[in-house]
Amino acid sequence: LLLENRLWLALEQGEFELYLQPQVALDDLRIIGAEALLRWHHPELGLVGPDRFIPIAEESGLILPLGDWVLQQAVELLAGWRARGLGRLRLAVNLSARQCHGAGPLAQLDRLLAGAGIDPALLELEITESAAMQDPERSRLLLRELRARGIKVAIDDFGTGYSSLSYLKLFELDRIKIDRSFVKDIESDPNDAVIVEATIALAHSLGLAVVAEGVETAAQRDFLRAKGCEEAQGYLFARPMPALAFEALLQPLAKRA
Ligand code: G
Ligand code: G
Ligand code: NA
Ligand code: MN
Repeated sequence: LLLENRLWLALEQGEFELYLQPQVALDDLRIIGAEALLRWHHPELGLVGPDRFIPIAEESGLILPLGDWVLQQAVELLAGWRARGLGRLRLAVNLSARQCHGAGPLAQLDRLLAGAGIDPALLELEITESAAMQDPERSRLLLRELRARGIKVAIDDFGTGYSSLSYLKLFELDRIKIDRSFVKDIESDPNDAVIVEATIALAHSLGLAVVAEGVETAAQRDFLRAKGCEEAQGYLFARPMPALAFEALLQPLAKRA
């Protein structure tokens, strides 16, 4: 309860920050965008990761105003990149289960996108299989509404749910994110290698793009590229970082362009 109360205060006092982890195209390793990952600057504990507070925020309902804040920050980042000519970068944002219930984030998104002058296709919402399956029909409608607005939709942690294939049938998607638990042992576990290869092929057959997460080694990168995976994210390329650091990575690109 203490942490819960502290979290509401944290939102009020501006202690949250969106870190950005670059996503790269595997053919030439250029940065094509980023995933936004929430961090909490706790006055005493220092930097606190989302695994510590997202579950509490979900439980308490704080996730709704916090999720709205995250979306607002994301749209502001995209608008800033556009204004500064940093290229057509995509920004992926995580949605939690609770945000997929009720009215969802549609009203907030409509409000934000109306004023921002950005291409909605540069905003991608990531929803995990488990979040989507808490209320499959509502999630299906939400994803449809998002895509009707031109917003991209990715299924996160693909392969870790109970019936991953049924999500592909149920939901209209743009991209799947191969979970890092499959990527981790690509080199040593022949089963994981086969699963990843088949997942990429399946996604492409369905007209979906693929991003692999948790790429930590050059061998994993090369395997994924050889199997036709177009994008990746992971410590090999970059860790999640403050927006300013991410933008600094882009500067050389902007100058060359
Ligand atoms: O940043 P880190 O790699 O520690 O993220 C851990 C988990 O927290 C990830 O699975 C991610 O989906 C989740 N997460 C990070 N940022 C957000 C956010 O803004 N909203 C929600 N709902 N989940 C987030
Ligand atoms: O939403 P999701 O759980 O997929 O969020 C990504 C999480 O994975 C974040 O906690 C992020 O910090 C973490 N992450 C990103 N890249 C890597 C990586 O290369 N290796 C590992 N172990 N974790 C990573
Ligand atoms: Na994610
Ligand atoms: Mn994931």
